[in-house]
Amino acid sequence: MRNAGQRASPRFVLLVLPILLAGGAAFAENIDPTNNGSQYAWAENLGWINLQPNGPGGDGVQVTDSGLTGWAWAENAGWISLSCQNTSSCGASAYGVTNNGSGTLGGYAWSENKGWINFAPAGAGVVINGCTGVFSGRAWSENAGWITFSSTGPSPYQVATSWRRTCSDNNACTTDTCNPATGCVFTNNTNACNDGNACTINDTCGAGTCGGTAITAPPETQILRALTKATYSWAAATFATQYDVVRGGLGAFPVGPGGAEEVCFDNLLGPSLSDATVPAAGTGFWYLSRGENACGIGTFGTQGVHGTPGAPRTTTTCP
Ligand SMILES: [Ca+2]
Ligand SMILES: [Ca+2]
Ligand SMILES: [Ca+2]
Repeated sequence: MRNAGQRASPRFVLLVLPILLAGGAAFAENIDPTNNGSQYAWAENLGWINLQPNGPGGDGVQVTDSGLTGWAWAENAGWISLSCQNTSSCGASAYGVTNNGSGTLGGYAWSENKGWINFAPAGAGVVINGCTGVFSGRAWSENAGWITFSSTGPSPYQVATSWRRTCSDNNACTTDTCNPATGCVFTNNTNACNDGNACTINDTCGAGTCGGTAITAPPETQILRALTKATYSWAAATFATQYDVVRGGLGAFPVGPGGAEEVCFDNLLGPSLSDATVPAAGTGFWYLSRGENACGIGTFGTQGVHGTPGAPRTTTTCP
């Protein structure tokens, strides 16, 4: 914006601002983030309105998801308040310019010399592009006429903010982006995800939802072998991520109910166990293994009764 310095007298601004802000809340402005003069609106009966009158970081206009706060300056109308929060006066007169969260503005600003400025008049209105921060459209003041926030005409101008709308659908299976022409875009992805179901694995996004391959608790482990007198192994059980082994004394058979002479080797990472403990002379140990995973705990199998399955082997020795 050319001649910006001449439009609003910096000296006058600095003298007036502290008086206006006395007793009120101060807000940090977020207008003209790239410092290219994107801070002027044009009022047909007032001339330029500066939304960053005190320079970067000053007490200009701040855009948030819910509305605008702070001050604009019109050389021919003085200060314009964007919100009653500026002077902590909302109890007496609640007003302010609102943001619907995606950049459509509404509500009113107050000019001490020109009265109310309507940001959503019939047939017009002011919108911030939530993907670029650029204002467009018009507000209406009974006493100042139309106020235009951007123009691509022969002398282009615009107001811009660093505020951006939040594009989120709270779905990890879509990638959220902001398209200046169309707004938020949510595109299905194929990322790894978590469907919250412990009985599915390899959870992956597809068609915008998260799912995995169904699993069960591991089946009974099979083929327990003593490789040496102190090393045991068994066949890996389907879906098992870890194993438990219970050791007991042959004299205390059958398995369970738990505790007593039984010993737990808990959460073994593979299908094998080393146990150097030697049973007392004339006695022996039994070993039982089972698989575990996040979906459930496998069984220790059933007691054999003359070659046919009997009651399940249960013991509380291993968690
Ligand atoms: Ca998403
Ligand atoms: Ca899962
Ligand atoms: Ca365990």
